[in-house]
Amino acid sequence: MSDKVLHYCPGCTHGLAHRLVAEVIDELGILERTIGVASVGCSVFAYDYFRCDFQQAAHGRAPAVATGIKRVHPEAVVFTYQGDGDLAAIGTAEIVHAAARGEQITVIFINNAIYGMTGGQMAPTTLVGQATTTTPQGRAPERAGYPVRMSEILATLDGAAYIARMSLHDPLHVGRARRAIRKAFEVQLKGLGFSMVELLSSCPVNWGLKPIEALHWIEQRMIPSFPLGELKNTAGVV
Ligand SMILES: Cc1ncc(C[n+]2csc(CCOP(=O)(O)OP(=O)(O)O)c2C)c(N)n1
Ligand code: SF4
Repeated sequence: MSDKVLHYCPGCTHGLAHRLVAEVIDELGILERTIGVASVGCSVFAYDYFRCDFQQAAHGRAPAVATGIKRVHPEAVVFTYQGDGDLAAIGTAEIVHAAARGEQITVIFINNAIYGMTGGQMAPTTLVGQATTTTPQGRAPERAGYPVRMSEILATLDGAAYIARMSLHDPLHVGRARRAIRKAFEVQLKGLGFSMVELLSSCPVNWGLKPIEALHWIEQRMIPSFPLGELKNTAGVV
């Protein structure tokens, strides 16, 4: 990672997720051939922090941009870094079809159950009952539908080789998240298909919680709706 000070709010786990990805890139010795694709959202400035090449994609289009880069540069290691508003709302079609095509890319999917950058609107991942600026009384399924579990959806697709959901709420789970990120990159390095790691992350500012409370909220509220684990590992990477 670069020395630049992160712009994220105190207690936001975007920075932690960046660090894990950067450590895995270093560990695998692939920095010189890695190309990241940043989405729109709070992580829009991700390219300021990673020392590999980076491309910015319009909202939701990161998997399509990554597809093009990987096909032109098959020797490159290509990953996207996307929030839930980006991946599970505006870019739903792109992510589904990239996985269905079995694109040899790795996706880091930050699920913080809300649109962070634009003021805390309901996202597809917002929990039933969760208050957001567009659901001030709490998300009511009869009006706003139910949370979308992207990892479960993508795991049904034959092109998806590795799909895991991990959490960043405590050191034990951070370690597991790191291992999953490494596996996802290894799947790409071995040319085994599409890989994605979803990371349950905090947004203390838009949740209206202090940083420590936000970590407890991930554990107590998000994990029951978004169960952790490897949803698919056809690549057999251990
Ligand atoms: C096509 C398009 N629609 C909407 C927006 C406005 N917009 C920018 S960032 C953002 C929210 C992103 O939220 P999320 O992906 O959940 O990431 P977070 O900020 O929580 O990290 C939105 C709606 C946009 N820039 N482009
Ligand atoms: S608004 Fe939320 S997701 Fe965005 S930087 Fe702040 S805490 Fe993180």
